Amino acid sequence: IKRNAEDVKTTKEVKFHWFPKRIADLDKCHHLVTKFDPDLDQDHPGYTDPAYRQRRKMIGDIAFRYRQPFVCWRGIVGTVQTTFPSWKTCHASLKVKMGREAMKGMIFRHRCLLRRTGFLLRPVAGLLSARDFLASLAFRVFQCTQYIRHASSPMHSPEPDCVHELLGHVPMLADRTFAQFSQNLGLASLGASDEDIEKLSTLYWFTVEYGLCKQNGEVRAYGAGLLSSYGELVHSLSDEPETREFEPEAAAVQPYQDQTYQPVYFISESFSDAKEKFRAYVAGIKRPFSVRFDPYTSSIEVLDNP
Ligand code: HBI
Ligand code: FE
Repeated sequence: IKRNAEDVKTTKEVKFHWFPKRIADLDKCHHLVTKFDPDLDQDHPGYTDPAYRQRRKMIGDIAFRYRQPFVCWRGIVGTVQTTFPSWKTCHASLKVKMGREAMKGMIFRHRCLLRRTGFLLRPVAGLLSARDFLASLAFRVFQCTQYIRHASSPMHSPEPDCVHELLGHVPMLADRTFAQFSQNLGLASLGASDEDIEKLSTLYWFTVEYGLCKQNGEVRAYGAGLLSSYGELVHSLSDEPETREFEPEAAAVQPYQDQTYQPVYFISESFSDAKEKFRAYVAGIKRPFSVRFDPYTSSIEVLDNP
C-alpha cells in the first residue's frame, strides 16, 4: 500500500510527522524559511542590488530544480575520482559552470568529504525549515547553499552562504565522529514533535553554529557561524558576551539571536565533550517508534518498538 505524507501511522495508531525514508525523498525536504531572503528582507545587504538578486535567483533556481540522482552520487563521484586523478580535470569534464570559484572549492571539498565520511553536499536555495534541514543529516546529506554573500558585507551574512558552508561546516563534517554525531542528530529528528525539533535546532545553534570549547586551557571557537563571520568571532572571544558552561538541557531552551551577535555563548570542556553531551541528550528524545539507517540502500527502516 502506498502511504502518503499525512497518514503515516505505526501499528499502535500513533500519528507522527511525515519524514523522508529514502534519500530521494529529500527532494520533498525543500521548505525554505523566507526570513533572510534578499528579495523579501529589507535589511538584507543585497536588497537594493538588482544584479545581486538576479544572480541569486539564477543560483536558487538551479537548487530548486535539483533532484537526487537515481544512481547514487557516492558511486559516481568515486568513479570520477579514480578515472580523473586531478580534480581540475574532473571539474572541467563535468562542465560545472556556475559560481566558478565557489564550485571549485565545493567539488574539491565535496570529494574530500566523501572520502573521509561519506557526507554528500546537496544544493539548496537558502535557509531551510529546521525539520527539513535536520532530516537530511539522517542520510549523511548536508544541504549546502551555493551563492555568496553580498560584497558590501564581506564579514557577515544574515543567511548561510557558501563561505559559511565551506569554511564553517564542511571541515567539521570531514571529522568522522562529528559526521556520525550529525547523522544521529538527523535520525533523532525524524518524525519528532515540533517541540523537540525546536529544542534540537536551538542546541544546534549553540554548538554547531556558535559553540566555544576549551583546548589546552584556552577558549576557542568551533561553531561554523563564528568561523565564517570575523566580526562575531572576535566578539565571541572578547569579554563582552556572557559565557556559560555547556549543558544541553539549558542550551536547548535558551533564546538566541539571529539578527546580530549572540549575547550568550556556551563553552564546553572540549570539542569531544560537546559532541558527547549533545549525543546523550539526543539519545534521550522519546518517540513511539525507532529508526535505523541502512547504508547499503541509503534508506530508513522504521521499527514500531522504540
Ligand atoms: N538551512 N540551508 C540551511 N542551512 C543551515 O545551516 C540551516 C538551515 N535551516 C535550519 C538550520 N540550519 C538550523 O538553524 C537548525 O535549525 C538546524
Ligand atoms: Fe550553518
